[in-house]
Amino acid sequence: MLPKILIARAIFPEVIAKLAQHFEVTTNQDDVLWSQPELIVKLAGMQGVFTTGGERIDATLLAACPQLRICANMAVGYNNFDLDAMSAAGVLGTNAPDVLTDTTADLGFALLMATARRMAEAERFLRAGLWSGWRFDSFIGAEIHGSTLGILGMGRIGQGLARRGAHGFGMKVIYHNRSRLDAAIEADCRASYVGKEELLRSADHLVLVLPYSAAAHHAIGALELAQMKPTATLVNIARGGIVDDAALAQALRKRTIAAAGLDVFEGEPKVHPDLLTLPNVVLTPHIGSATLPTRLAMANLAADNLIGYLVHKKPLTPLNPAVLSA
Ligand code: 8YV
Repeated sequence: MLPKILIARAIFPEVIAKLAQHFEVTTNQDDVLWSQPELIVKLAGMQGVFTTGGERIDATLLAACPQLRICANMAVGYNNFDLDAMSAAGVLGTNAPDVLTDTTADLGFALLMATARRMAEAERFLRAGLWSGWRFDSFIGAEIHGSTLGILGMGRIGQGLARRGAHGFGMKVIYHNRSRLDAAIEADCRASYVGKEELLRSADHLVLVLPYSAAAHHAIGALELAQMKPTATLVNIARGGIVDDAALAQALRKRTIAAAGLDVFEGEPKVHPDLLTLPNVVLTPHIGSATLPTRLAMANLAADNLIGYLVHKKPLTPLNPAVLSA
């Protein structure tokens, strides 16, 4: 009998077809957003689950699903997993790193540029029929080339942003990270390590790319925003909750920073209502990895992790590999 797996959200048919060669697959092609109790019911008898980042896998779910052996996330971030609880229950977690690095760095840079150059605001103005002609001072934005790019969280995506900024736009790149990078990587990214305060004080454009954890909750709040330049822009492509969105809305309204570009939100898909009313914020609906080749690669990697573990006992990108030897 084939092992049973659940794919928790709608996904590419070709990835379902690949999984169906190895498993009895239950799908959710209607893309119903199940609550955790509903997910638990769906997981009865399943050994694997294909998750997409929004499904909370914690002690409650694991206790209710004792036959579950692997949760494969189609996302590099895995803050939906309680990894300690999964390890304690002997359940493997896998994520989808690397395949989305450049695509997400591209979006981060696009958001930085749209924010600095007020592109969304200018487009809304034009579409509203308000454009009566060129003016010397309309939609004056911030310089990008030659400015200082600050990066908080210097993993693979942060390094991709640094390369784009330094090599493509002649930006001075500074970063802060839990640990300093090797000199060779710093040289390749043309990036200098600074303390968090200096990062906040010196960046013209600050991009957040750190993973979400309890310690990173509101890493950018009122105090941090107050340390930034009044001309600075802030971009969050990491996770909602890293920025205190209410404090950010206030800083944007009072113009203690100039503008923000947000791809992720606290409590998304809800967006803080104040952010929706402000002109100086560019809002995108969590599309960092949204290109066809990248989303396909992410889905295939999640599928290959399920096949790798349940069929060959060799997952590709395990998060808690101690489970393998237990
Ligand atoms: C995913 C992401 O599309 O990989 C991640 O961590 O943030 C995105 O690329 C998203 O998490 C899916 O929920």
